[in-house]
Amino acid sequence: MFTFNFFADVVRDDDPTNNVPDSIFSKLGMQLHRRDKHPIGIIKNAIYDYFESNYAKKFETFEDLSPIVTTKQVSVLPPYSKLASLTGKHHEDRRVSVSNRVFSNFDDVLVPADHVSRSLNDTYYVDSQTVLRCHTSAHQAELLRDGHRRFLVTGDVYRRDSIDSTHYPVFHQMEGFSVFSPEDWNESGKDSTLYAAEDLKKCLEGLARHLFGAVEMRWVDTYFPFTEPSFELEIYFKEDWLEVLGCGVTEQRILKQSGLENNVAWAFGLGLERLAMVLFDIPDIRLFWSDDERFTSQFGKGELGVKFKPFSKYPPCYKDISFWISESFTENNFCEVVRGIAGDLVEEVKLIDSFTNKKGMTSHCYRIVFRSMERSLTDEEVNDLQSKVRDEVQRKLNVELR
Ligand code: FA5
Ligand code: MG
Repeated sequence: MFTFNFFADVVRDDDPTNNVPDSIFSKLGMQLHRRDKHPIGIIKNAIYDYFESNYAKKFETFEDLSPIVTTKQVSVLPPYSKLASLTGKHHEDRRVSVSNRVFSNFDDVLVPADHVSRSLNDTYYVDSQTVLRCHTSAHQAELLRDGHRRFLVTGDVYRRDSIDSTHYPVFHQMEGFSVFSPEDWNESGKDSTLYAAEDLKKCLEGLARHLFGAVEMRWVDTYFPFTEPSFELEIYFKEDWLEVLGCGVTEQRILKQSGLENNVAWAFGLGLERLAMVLFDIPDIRLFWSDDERFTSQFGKGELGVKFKPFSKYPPCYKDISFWISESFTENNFCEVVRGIAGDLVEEVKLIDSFTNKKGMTSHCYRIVFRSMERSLTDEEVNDLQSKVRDEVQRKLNVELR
């Protein structure tokens, strides 16, 4: 496939900031959302259908924007030759409609300079000013500047994150954005923010009903730098509340950047894996990356009524590891080490004990659950993985094994 070779130049950059492992780079360009028979593609198409049939004012769709974006405010950047050439090449290869655009993951959507999401701990950096987008919101400001007013952006996004059945370092989001004019809310007699917030919730509740029929859901107030008020929608799934999207009324400063100070807008970011898990009853997020025919053959283009039939559950294997952490230790770094060694054979990493001794040293004990979705793992194999984890954790994370 073109992907790995194509992006390999980027990975091999000798930039000290680069924290993108090969396992992540190999996912660039896979574009699961553009495969009509893949659950992620099926759910994307179903969402498109909802917007087609419910909105007379059409939403434009973008699904091939480069995932390599800048951290910066685009308007104050000098010509960003490196990235431009990168994205230019990418677009040429993939024949996309949008060329030579530079998207900003943070500044343009008002993410503060000290926000955790900017850290090397949370985000994959290609170099100090270039990241793998951690959300599709990276495209909002630029599309607005280009004159788009109502759009859906679907793409792969990348995050250093914890390991469990609903989190994966590469996943897919769909961003929705809709700008309103005074005539829209004046007619309703409501204040513009309230009007947009109500319209947004109505739109997303309708979408949930379109996808799932009757389903238990709830709104939770939250915070995003780029919206106010902000909400998350949770759906009851497998005896727990699962967060499926974030959304809100767009901060006025973002609209102002595009001369829209007299308008109001809403925006949302859907987690497509999470929605697909609910729709198809898929129990583990790793399955989306499986080539196993027992998984892939269960889904067909446009088929929304399918419930995933697990192909027998293989036994889990639990291994604990304890160490004294150093000041620089973070759980995301630990998870990345485990993932680097075990790949998709790791199902979960969980902190099960933590204490600080009299000398002020802190110990963590993590339980690692190893399980393949495709076969039984042997004892030797798991012991080997665990011993590699022990070596690597010591070598890379500056911790002292207990
Ligand atoms: C965002 O990414 C915001 N950009 C969403 C947004 C857009 C808010 C526009 C307001 C306006 P958040 O970090 O909560 O928000 O992620 C959005 C969704 O992505 C989550 O609700 C979840 O469904 C999904 N998600 C987040 N992290 C992961 C992960 N590691 N694996 C799989 N899905 C994830
Ligand atoms: Mg969230």
